[in-house]
Amino acid sequence: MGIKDKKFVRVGMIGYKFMGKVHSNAYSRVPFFFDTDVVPIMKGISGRNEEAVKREAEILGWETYESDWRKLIERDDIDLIDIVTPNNMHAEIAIAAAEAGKHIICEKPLALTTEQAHKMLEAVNKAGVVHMVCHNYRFAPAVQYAKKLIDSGRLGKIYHIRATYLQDWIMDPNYPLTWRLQKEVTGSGTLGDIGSHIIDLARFLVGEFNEVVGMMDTFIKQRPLGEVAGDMGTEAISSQMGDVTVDDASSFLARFENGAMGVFEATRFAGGNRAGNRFEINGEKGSIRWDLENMNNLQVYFTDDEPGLQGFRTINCTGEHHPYTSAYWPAGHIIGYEHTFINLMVELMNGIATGKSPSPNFEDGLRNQEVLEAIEKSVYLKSWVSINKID
Ligand code: SOE
Repeated sequence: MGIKDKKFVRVGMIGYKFMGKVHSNAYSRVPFFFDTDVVPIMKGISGRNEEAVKREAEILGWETYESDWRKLIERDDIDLIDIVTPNNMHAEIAIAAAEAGKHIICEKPLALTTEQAHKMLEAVNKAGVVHMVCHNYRFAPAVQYAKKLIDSGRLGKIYHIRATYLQDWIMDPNYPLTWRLQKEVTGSGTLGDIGSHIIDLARFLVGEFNEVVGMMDTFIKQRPLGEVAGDMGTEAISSQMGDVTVDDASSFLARFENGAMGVFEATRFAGGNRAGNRFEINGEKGSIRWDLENMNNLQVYFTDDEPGLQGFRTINCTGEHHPYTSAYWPAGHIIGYEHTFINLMVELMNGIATGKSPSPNFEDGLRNQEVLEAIEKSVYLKSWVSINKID
């Protein structure tokens, strides 16, 4: 498509740290690699600290900046609001953006509670805007290919999913009490932050959750107070201590509506694991395995393989037969973490072109939140809890 036939969507991003950087890169790369009908323009960002937001606008490539997010939402030259703030800001910003008629993309988890997530979904539906929640791992080509295999029946009936998201970045007891460790700002700890990703992958690949039972713990109960420069920085600036009010580790079992069984673990105390986002799915005709730290590969096993050759084999999902990858490099020339966000933004641009919210959208965010809430309830009750679906 020629440039003169393209439509432009002017983006206003609220927040600019780790996720802000990843999203900025994605917007700038979409037109470089993909011929979408709608093209993002990096119009403006906002952040409370004027000096810092000005500097980041320059570094990340945004045209303008604001020190009040409301101003960004009010502006006529903004069509899409991107929310990359701490979780306690998501609902207020998303509802205000929807009321102002802006399309919205929001970082995960969508909200602090199902009640908030439900209000956000109502607001976007009422406004008729396009919405999306940022579960980026769905957009790894190998994960998309796994979805194709499952949907085409290649694995047959699904029996099991076992999935982990293992990290170790807060194992040092001197790591400060950042926002991700405070319930009122983040909602929950490992559960919402990284458990929500594996819940999303399970919903994407296996189907809807039916019931769950969980276990959670907080190993380090107090940490030094103080802000740190980066989102996941390690510098404590105070010797005073504060309470950690979220989980350091969560595990849960699940039963899916289609009868599949799930075993899940999300922790920030799995020493040596930096981003151990992995799953294995076993079906009646085969199995698949994926590991973020080797994200271009999908391991597959089929029961109808020649008996002497049976076993897992590794497929490098970078060729013309694999989703998204032909837009990048020739087969075998691997892509990385940041490309999952570029692929996600391509879907958002296509969604804005057609007026249809791509998945995962706010409805997926709400479904995810229902699972998170059921797990927390089951930990409290020490029993299985059915997912309470809100319509
Ligand atoms: C921190 O645990 C974090 O940055 C999460 O917030 C992201 O969602 C995850 O993808 C990587 O780790």
